[in-house]
Amino acid sequence: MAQGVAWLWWLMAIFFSLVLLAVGALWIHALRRTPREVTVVEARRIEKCWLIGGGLILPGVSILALLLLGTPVGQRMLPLPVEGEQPLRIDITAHQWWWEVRYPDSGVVTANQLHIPAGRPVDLHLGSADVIHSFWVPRLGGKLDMIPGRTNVLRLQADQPGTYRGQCAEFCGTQHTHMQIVVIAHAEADYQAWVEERAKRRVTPLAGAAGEIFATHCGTCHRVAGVSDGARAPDLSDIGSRPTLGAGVLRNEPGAIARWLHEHRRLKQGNGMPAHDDIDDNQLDAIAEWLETLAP
Ligand SMILES: [Cu+2]
Repeated sequence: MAQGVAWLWWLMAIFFSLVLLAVGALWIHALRRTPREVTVVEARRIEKCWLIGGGLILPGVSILALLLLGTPVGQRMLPLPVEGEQPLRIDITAHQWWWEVRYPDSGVVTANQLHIPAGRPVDLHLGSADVIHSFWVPRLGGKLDMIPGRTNVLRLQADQPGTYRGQCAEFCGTQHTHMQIVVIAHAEADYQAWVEERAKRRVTPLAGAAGEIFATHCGTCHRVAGVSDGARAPDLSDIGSRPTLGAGVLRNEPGAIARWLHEHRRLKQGNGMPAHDDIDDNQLDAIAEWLETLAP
C-alpha cells in the first residue's frame, strides 16, 4: 500500500515538474522574443486558444489522470471484504502521549510497539482516549486520524519481516514528537509464538518493600499481568522487550528504565506519571531492575 502511495507521489512530482519547466520556458520565451504585429481578431483568437488549452483542457486531463491512477491506490487502503483468510484485527488507542495496543483474539495488551505477522493484511481499529492523533507508519501504509468517540479502520500489510517506525502525525500537545510506535513484522510462525508466549505469561510479583511500593504506587495505573490491574497508563507486562521507553524518548538499554523512573519529568515534560520523590532511590532502582526482566 505504501509502495502504491510512493509510486503515485513520484509520478505526480515528475509530471508537475515538467509542467513547471514548460511554464518557465514559455515565460522566458515571452520576455525575450521580438513582438510581432497582430490584428485585434488574431489577438483574440490566440488568447482564446491559451485559455481553453492551458486553462481547461490541460488541468482537466491532468486531474482526470490523477483520479484514475489515485483511486485504485486509495482503494487498497480501505478495509474492504476479502476472500479466504480474514485480516488480523488489532485495536489501537492513542493517548497523550503513548499508544495502547490490544489483540482482541488473544487478550494480549502492549504499548508503543506493534507486533504483526508479515505477508498478511492487518486491520487496525484506531481510536483515541483524549485528543485527535493520527496513526502513520510511512513504509507500511497511509495515514489515518484517531478521533475521540469514533473508530477508524486502517488496513496495512508488511510484505517483509522487519522493523518499521511509526509516528503520531497530528499535533496532539507538547510531547507530540515523543509519540512513536515501533512496528515489528514477524514471519507467521514467529508471530504465533510471540502471541502464545504473551497470552500465557504471568509475571512473578516483585518481593519485599519494593514490590509493595509497586503495588500501591504504580499498580493503580499500570497493569502487569498477574500482579496489578491498573488501566490508566501503559501496560508494563513486557516492558523489558520494548525497543524504546516513553514512546521514543530513550532506547531501552540496560539501566534505561531506572533513568526513566528518576528523570521522566525532565525527559518527557507533561507526561501523566507523577514524580517519585516519595519513593527512596534504592527501591526505585529495585523496581526498575525487576521491570527490565519483564520480557517474553
Ligand atoms: Cu501527535
